[in-house]
Amino acid sequence: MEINKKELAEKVKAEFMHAWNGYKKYAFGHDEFRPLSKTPYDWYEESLCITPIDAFDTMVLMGLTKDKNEAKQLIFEELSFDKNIYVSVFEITIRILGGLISAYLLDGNKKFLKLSEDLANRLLPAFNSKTGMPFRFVNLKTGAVRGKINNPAEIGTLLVEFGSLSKLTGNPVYYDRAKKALVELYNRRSKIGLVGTTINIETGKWINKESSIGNKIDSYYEYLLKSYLLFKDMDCKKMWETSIKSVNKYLADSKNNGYWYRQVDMDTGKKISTKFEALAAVFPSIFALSGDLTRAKKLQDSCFKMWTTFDIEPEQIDYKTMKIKLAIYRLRPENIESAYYLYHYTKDEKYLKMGKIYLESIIKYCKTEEGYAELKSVITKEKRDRMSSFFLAETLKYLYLLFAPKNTLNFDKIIFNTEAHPIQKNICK
Ligand code: DMJ
Repeated sequence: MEINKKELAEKVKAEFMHAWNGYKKYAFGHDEFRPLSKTPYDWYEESLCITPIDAFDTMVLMGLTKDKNEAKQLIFEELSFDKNIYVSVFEITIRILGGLISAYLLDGNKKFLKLSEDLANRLLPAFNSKTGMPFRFVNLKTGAVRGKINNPAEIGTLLVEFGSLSKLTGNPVYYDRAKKALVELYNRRSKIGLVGTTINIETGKWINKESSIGNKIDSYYEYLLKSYLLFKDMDCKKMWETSIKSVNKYLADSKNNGYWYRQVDMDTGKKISTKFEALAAVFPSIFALSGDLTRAKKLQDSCFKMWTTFDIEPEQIDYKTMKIKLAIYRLRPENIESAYYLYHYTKDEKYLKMGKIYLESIIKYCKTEEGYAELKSVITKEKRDRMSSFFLAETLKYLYLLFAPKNTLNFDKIIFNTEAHPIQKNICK
């Protein structure tokens, strides 16, 4: 397979423009663009401009100055957080707070920082629980909260954004609240060092004790490592090292057909199932970032198999039988993200080839007349009327960076938040 990096980078950029133009034409100012019905979609009663904020730094990195400026104007003119809506603390943090902070760092306009501060102040009441772990939803206007049953990913994927805001504003409250939440969660790990899937943040009691590296848990581990690397926070280093040791001991599963991670009971380590999720494909990138390249490479080979067995990646498989458990493809980035990290660390052309295969299948099966659509099923390839903002924030960004010239972004000087928003390490001197 021939790899022409320059051509591929240009191709990704053109596909980004295809998706962004669809958004601009049919959904400008709204949260998302629905690519089949060609209609706008808002997550809540009012728009929070999720797609333009999430996509902003991708446009900066791709050098799309005109579109970047249009998005910026829209954000400054339209965006207000003074809205009587209950929002997801996790989603709004990783997409909007992370997006605004990275926009500020790349663009320099202080209005981005002001918006970040305003948003974070409105999210802070979420941490007013008995344990300090956040409620799932908070009302941006009133500070009222909802959702005491939360999960490790939504509790533990806040410190990169909140911590960065503390570094940028000099106000420690953001760092302190998000870190307390992380520590409180970590402190409730089981005797064998694992966390479960859901927990009551008022009582601190686990509700569902299934442990995995997938849905509802994945980015908790990611942020233990990234918070250590970004802030040089030694508590996070210790929490990361202790946690990942248990994960590798109890969840890793070497089979004839590859290296996988299973589901176990958090107290006993007893096997529950052999499901592997598209979300767990972020782990090769996490292992690579932590210095464990051997494990990263092995797991990425399995993730590649998960994608190529079905021509495009299903949401869940049973790796024991290699049968699909959940057939949707949500335009997710994780498998691509890991190929990008592995290429960065190894310079092995194999990862460029992987990226090319991923790109070609996304174009082949998900491209629509004026955007990109999720798949209802990777078997029938029937499309679904949704183009999540992370397709522009992450999937296309990682594809672009995989092929783009080296000077597009200095990888070693940044940490990507879980939504692919790069945060410069030097804000944390
Ligand atoms: C994104 O919002 C983030 O990457 C998150 O950590 C997981 N889900 C989506 C992408 O799949």
